[in-house]
Amino acid sequence: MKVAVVGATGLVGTKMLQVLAERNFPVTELLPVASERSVGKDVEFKGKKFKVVSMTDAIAAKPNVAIFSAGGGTSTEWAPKFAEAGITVIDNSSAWRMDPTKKLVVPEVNADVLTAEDKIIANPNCSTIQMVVALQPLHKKYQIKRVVVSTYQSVTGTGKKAVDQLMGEREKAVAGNSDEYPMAYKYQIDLNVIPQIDVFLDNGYTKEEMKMVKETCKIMGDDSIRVTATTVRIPVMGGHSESVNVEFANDFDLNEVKALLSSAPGVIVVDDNANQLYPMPMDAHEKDEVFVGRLRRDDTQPNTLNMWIVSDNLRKGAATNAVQIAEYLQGKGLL
Ligand code: A2P
Ligand code: 11C
Repeated sequence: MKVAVVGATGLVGTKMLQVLAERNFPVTELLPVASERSVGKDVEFKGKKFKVVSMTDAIAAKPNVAIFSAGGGTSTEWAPKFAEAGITVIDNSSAWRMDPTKKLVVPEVNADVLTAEDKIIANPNCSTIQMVVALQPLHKKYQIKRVVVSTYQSVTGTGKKAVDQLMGEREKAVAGNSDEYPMAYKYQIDLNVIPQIDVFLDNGYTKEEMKMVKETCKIMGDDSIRVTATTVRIPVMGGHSESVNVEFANDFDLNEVKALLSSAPGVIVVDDNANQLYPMPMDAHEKDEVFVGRLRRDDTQPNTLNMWIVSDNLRKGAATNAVQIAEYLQGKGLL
């Protein structure tokens, strides 16, 4: 497979290259792509150096698949040009997710919607991906009515500038070092919690919150699932965490819930109160799975479960999910 990675010099793009190598995706030719200012620079893949090429040169090289993580504007402008050239695009931006003509895919949940005709395939938002991986097996069995989710999201979701802000603030606090560092957020993030991810919309929710609401229904193929979200940035690096309260139409048995989740694809249950074992971003870091724990019945109303879901947002939340889509397409001969 000839593979283009668009945004190959960025935080997610770099992770894409790492995941493609680790999972041994059959790359016969790699085309790293970035903005004009990076053309000619080297990026590493499987211990070898590859030169960054321009968008136009990448299209001319006709890769089988192009995995995009270069922002919504770049995807809006360039994904159709790749698609017109017959190249399948897997796009990590929010540009195409809610377009009714495009599929929004989490392979564990809805890979079967994909066909050879899908030339632009959308990769969901990180906080949505990890939630639906854990919800899908429970929805199939008990039918979800309503989800109340609060997130605790890693600064890596914002990008390198936010990581630099957190580290800069920490150095300043510890060593009194007052060197300049960038501000990705309006406020200090170290020793703080910011209850705003992305911009505010007219309804009082943020864009990130509404992504969780809308994308969940589209991926799970069920508009009757009601989702309400509060998304929060915390000074953490390894992954996103979520406190999720789920109301089902049907009653459940807690042991059966644990068994269903334990055998669900891509899920690892870490739920052992006696030994104080539960999922944490530090442990999820650099892993491809979604970790679920703190499973308990919500006794305040019928058929309701509380759970805690953690995953590495740059991996399952972005790069791994995109590569899994490519693996599915390649495995089914759809590329
Ligand atoms: P570059 O490094 O040349 O700016 P991040 O999300 O970590 O900021 O990374 C964004 C990625 O998207 C980078 O690889 C960046 O390349 C790339 N990029 C940004 N704008 C464009 C563009 N107009 N065309 C192609 N790639 C772009
Ligand atoms: C965050 N979820 O953690 C965001 C990053 O729609 O792909 C990913 C935004 C997106 O800030």
